[in-house]
Amino acid sequence: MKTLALTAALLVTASAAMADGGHAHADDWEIGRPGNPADVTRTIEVDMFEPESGGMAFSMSQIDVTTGETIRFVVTNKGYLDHEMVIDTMDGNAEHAQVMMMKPDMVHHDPNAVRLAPGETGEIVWTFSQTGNFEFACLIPGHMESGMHGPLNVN
Ligand SMILES: [Cu+2]
Repeated sequence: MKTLALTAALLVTASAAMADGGHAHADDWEIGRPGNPADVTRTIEVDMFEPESGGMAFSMSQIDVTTGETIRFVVTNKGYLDHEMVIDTMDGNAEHAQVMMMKPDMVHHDPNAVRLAPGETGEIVWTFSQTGNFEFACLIPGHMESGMHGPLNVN
């Protein structure tokens, strides 16, 4: 009896996850996949800037999302320098940052990143299909070290 109830609960959970498009696909990245704007469940606004106290920053120190959510990140560069927001695994960001040390002006059109000149606003739409501890960061050389990174937790 208990086993049956548990199975039923799992089935309900699985179909709920499928209904909102949150189930993992075979070709998903570790952090999920590019989201369909029609599936957006929540908008998160993020500013990037250079605080008067020094360094560089995102307007939030941490981002928490729930598995299955499709988030529209509306990112605005309120600073005086170019900035970008990249969401990935910590290893992925570290590798990417190394490549950018050699090619600081590298322009990428990765769906998990947006690079903005001062005053610009851009978007990342992303479906978080799998739980994990990830990271948002600006990978322009020197910027992560100046404070532009934080944990992105998918619970
Ligand atoms: Cu930056």
